[in-house]
Amino acid sequence: MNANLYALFESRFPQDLSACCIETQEGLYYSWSDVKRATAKMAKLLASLDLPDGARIAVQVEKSPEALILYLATLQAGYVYLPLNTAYREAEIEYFVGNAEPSVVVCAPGNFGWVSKIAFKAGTAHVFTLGEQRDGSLLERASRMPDSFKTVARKPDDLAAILYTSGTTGRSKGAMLTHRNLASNAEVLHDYWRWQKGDVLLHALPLFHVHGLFVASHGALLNGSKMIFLPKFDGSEVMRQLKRATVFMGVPTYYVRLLAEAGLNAAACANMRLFVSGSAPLLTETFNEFAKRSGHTILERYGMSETTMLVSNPYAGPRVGGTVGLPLPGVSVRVVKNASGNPHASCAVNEIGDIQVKGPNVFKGYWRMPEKTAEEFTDDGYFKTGDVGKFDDKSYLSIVGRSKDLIISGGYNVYPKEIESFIDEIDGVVESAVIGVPHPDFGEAVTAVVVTKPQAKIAEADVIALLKSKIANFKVPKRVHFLADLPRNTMGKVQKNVLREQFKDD
Ligand code: MCA
Ligand code: AMP
Repeated sequence: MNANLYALFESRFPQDLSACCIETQEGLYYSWSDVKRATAKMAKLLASLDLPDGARIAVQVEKSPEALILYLATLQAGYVYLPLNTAYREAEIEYFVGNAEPSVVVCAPGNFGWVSKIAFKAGTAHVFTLGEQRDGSLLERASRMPDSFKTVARKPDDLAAILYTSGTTGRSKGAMLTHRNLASNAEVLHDYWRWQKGDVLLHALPLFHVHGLFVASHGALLNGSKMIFLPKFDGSEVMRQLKRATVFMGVPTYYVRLLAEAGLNAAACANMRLFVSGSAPLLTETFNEFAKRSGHTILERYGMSETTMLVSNPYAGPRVGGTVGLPLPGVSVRVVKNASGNPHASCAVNEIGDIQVKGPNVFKGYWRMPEKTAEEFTDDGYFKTGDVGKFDDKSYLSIVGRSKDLIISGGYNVYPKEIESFIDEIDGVVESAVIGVPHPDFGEAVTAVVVTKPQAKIAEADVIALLKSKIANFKVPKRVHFLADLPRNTMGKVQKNVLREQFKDD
């Protein structure tokens, strides 16, 4: 049997292919037949390029139905999809393209100049453009292709996608996800969240991360459900569309922003069946307030790029605020003592330890980093998530912290080490420490603490402006503080907890 994920999706397309698959904010209507034919045309174009087996197709484009179709076409043609955040700047793209060595790069028309320079330098053979308004060279070329294509056979362990997740050392690692990883998780979530006939997904997430690309889209694709595609999250637009949707997924910031909408009440959410939150901790006060206002209990779940979804609050059983729920069927989750000599010793109920996982959804390894991959797995095959948590007496998991130095801001991950290395390069800077502090909108905000040389005249605005020219905007510290020295423990390690406490209200 063909394990290609696209074949699974296609087997679940509705019988009536003239039904709506994607509707855009401007009211454009893509039937299942439109999506199928456009996917085939793009797959045919990719196949005509004579790419090597396992070729990576790197994509940095704004959200549009065509961007999703490009993902589906990459699957159908049997290649490996590599989505990139549209906020990434030259230095970031240069690293990803250099590391992944994609055969094809697709970028926004306005970025063709600098992206193609990077891509051709890295040996990429083809650079196409794809705009938000059905424009760009990719569609021009695809339009001339036939509109049927035989899905390429793939084995369960073949790669379907690579998702870069920033590394603790500052170097991003490409998580290699297979057709089996994605298909198993999509099917489990489809059943667990009880996708049903008539469901309509209001899709407001970006398409370059696990949450929007896999968790949300896969659910709708497997269910043959219509997606209302918003180009980005916009509270008032979501409110306007809620009456026409039944399922919504978002990061906690989306829920914080929806609570700021005066119209959020039970009547506005009367058509809704399910609100899902993930990617970052959902504050209990947001969970409670949302229930009070909307009449809906948000279903919180937990996952990673390396594993897709791991744990979820139940659909029918109690959804408990402050927890991420129960391990998904087929996924084995354990909390182990981090300080003990035996790394597999499980913690008792309510005892805090390291979260480790195993299952068909767990990735194949980091792209071209076998040592790093080996380090992140235990000798009995569990993946070390880097998250710290505890199980309660009803087996609900709570995440209480992270052993990895990671900040999650508005659902985007920021690794302090990467930002510190850019700040440390600034003339006159001695050293820096980047921390996350509580933020009412983004959950956590990136803050930098910088030590400068005595004569150096560097202001907060200089550091921010310089970083904005080099790295994705969401990684740029919202505040920069200056200290004469960074606090250190007796081992010489910077005490970030002290800094977090000192600057939590600034
Ligand atoms: C935008 N800005 C941010 C963020 N987003 N700053 C910090 N954190 C952010 N997340 C900054 C911009 O740089 C800009 O700064 C200013 O805010 C306004 O930008 P704009 O684009 O207008 O912001 P926005 O449209 O309001 O975006 C905020 C957002 C967006 C809607 C919360 O960040 C978002 O959609 N986040 C979702 C991320 C996501 O999909 N995560 C899933 C990862 P300036 O004004 O200075 O230029 S998947 C995952 O984690 C796992 C596996 C899982 O479990 O799902
Ligand atoms: P990513 O690098 O995008 O794969 O982010 C994965 C990380 O996001 C996890 O290791 C967790 O630290 C965090 N995460 C995802 N979902 C949740 C959640 N519901 N609650 C707390 N943290 C979460």
